[in-house]
Amino acid sequence: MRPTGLTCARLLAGLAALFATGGLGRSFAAGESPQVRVRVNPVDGAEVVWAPAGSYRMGFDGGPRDERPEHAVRLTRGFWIYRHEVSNTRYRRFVEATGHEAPVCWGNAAFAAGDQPVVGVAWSDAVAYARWAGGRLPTEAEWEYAARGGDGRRYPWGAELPDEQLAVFMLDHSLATRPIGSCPRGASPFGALDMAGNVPEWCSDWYGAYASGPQVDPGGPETGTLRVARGGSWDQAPALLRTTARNGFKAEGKTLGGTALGSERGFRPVLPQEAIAP
Ligand SMILES: [Ca+2]
Repeated sequence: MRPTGLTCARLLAGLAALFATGGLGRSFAAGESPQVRVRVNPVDGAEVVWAPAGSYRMGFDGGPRDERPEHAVRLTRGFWIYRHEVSNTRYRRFVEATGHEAPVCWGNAAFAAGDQPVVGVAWSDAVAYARWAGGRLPTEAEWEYAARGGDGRRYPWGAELPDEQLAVFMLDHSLATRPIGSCPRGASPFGALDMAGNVPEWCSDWYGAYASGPQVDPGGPETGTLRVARGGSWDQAPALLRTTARNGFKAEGKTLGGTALGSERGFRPVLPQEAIAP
């Protein structure tokens, strides 16, 4: 991977923001979860966890410009979100069932194992999978809520900086992703894994500036040129794994081994409450 000037600038800005804020907020034990409800999506057999309707503050006033301003968000409907990033094994079932184009990563042995997250998928590929599975991509607001809960966590597990037990990121200079769910201690408050690191995850929103003022079930800008991907990746620094860190990518971009850090997107769908039998 070759860092671009832009990426380096973002990385430095993120690190500066991290240290400029001083206090890191309330401290949580790693993996602490108030309640975790796990079910299985009958369509593809994937585990899903429940994120209840709720309110939180989205964004980070001490972060880069695109994370500002912090604003109140209310999500009026709970949702099921995949516990893991979609794996190659699961994506293969989708390809076999629908005839959908195979992902780029299957041509690269370092990313093609069944339990690794699928990468090298365009935004439209992720949308197609989510629909096939009975759901959709999360909005950016849903994704951030599922990653940090309602109590303002800097990382899914709390305020503690990432280590190899908490997230798959650049610490060990990995040359590829790791199997999904490799870091159970890094679970989000609702039990989702790898919300920080491993692969960035497509969201449904266009990438753009946040609206100011309180929002109810926001879905992002009306239009744009880039789509949001969240969570940072296996080759990125801790600042880019923060729950509020944002990135925008060309929707159809899916070049594996490209020139930008974190350029390989994966995804995890969400399902409506009624998709899972009580
Ligand atoms: Ca991830």
